[in-house]
Amino acid sequence: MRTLLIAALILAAPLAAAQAPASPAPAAALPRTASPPGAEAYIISPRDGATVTSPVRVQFGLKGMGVAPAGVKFENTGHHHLLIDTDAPADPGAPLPATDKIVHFGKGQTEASVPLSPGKHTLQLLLGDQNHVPHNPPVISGKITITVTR
Ligand SMILES: [Cu+2]
Repeated sequence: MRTLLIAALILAAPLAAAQAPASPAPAAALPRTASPPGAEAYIISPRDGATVTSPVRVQFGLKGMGVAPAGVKFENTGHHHLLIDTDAPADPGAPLPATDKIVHFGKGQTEASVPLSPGKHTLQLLLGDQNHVPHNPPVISGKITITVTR
């Protein structure tokens, strides 16, 4: 009995540690969270058009809302997602997947050090609620283009 319980805990641990759902629940099961009027996400740095070196320090800006870790339900909050060389997913009602182009900051981070290959890259911020679903309306920054020299 004891062995079984320990085995179950070991199996469950990696799931609990994950920042994003490995297999998101159906979108219909997750109501979208309203964002307050005037809420705005923006990239503080780097500036649009900047030439930088990797890893790139990206600072996340947010007006009219607060940052909370994923899984925490608190009004007018969310956590940042960095879209790298990609557009926001077409379905705004579904949890954002975790990929190398959609990076979750589920601990409530407000900046990141992002390794990028040399060349041009686009960056955009998209806030998600406690279930990684974009708010309604979405709180999304303008998309910036940067050049990484090395
Ligand atoms: Cu997320």
